[in-house]
Amino acid sequence: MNMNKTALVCGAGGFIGSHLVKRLKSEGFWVRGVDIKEVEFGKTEADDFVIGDLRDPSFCKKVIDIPFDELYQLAADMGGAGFVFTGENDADIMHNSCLINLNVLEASYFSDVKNIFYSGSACMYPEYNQMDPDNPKCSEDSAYPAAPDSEYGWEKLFSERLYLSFGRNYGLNVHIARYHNIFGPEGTWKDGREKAPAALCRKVIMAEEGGSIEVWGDGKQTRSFLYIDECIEGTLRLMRSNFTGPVNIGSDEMVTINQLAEMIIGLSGKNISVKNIPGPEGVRGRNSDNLLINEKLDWAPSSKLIDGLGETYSWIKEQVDTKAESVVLPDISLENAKRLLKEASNSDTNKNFLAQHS
Ligand code: GKE
Repeated sequence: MNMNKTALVCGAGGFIGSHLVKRLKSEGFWVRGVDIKEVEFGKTEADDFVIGDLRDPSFCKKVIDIPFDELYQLAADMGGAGFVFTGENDADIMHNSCLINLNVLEASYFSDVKNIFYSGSACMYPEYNQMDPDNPKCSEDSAYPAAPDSEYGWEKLFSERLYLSFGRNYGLNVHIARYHNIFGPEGTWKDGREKAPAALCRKVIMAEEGGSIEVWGDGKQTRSFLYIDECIEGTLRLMRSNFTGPVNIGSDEMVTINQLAEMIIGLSGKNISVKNIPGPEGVRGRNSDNLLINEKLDWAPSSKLIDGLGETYSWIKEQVDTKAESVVLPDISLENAKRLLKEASNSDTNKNFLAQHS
């Protein structure tokens, strides 16, 4: 047991963060979680859960106030293809996630945090290596010349370089992963930020027997999906190794999106057809290259996609059957902040405050 060890999980209200908190608690850590929202599904197991905005440097310094043994930085403005590839959220994605990473690093430096984990993404790989759906190239050394296909990917690339710089110049002990599409129970499944496994489970569950589901693109685009338990395992192994990375944490079981849909339809036992329709698609092909993780950590994910899909399908079915409402995510866009500020400046409380303090 690690009763004396402390961990901070930034983004502890999110999907990966809440699973990570559970795992750290099971190992005996004292855990502080921080997020702009409560845990979406269920309750946090963190000893201390602080709600606040990591884009605010003073808040960041308040929650990173001791030399944590392990700090996991998972907080980001993120989502699936429907959120990151439409172009509509680009400014918020870059602005919000950059600020969080800048603040977390500075506060970690001042508090002498011992080990920092940064969750990067496979979205930083160049588009030109991911044009052929049967042969995408995502080895860690293929990152340059940089050409991610989304602003989300550019931010992830910038931030991993930021972490590397703090490691080089200020001696921070950083560990950087490039996650490949993590899925599983308690992940977002219907708020517009959901990724393909959850979205397709939901569509299949809600489809009538003999009906069809809509799948974006021609369905021939490829991906690999990593089950949450293996993501957590890889994250802890990297954090506790002497390897900085960046390293892929992903599955190398590549499937087409229509194959993914067929697997989920198979789990349902329903007779459903697939209707491919235009939608945000992202790269044509992506698969995790696991040579480096095998070499450096002597481990790589090995679970079968179908097993994780089974767990995820059952959990989403339970949500649909019980008509569970997912928590409404706070609107953290700059546009909303501007509106709130305008409202506040016109309010009586605000006028009184200004009158008293002028
Ligand atoms: N989300 C979603 N919903 N995707 C669908 C749907 C649907 O109903 N139907 C088909 N797709 C297709 C998308 O068009 C895309 O080509 C593919 O499934 C995978 O979409 P995704 O799971 O939303 O996300 P991506 O793999 O394209 O990108 C994600 O990559 C991760 C890293 O590998 C990103 O959104 C990031 O969340 C993440 O960093």
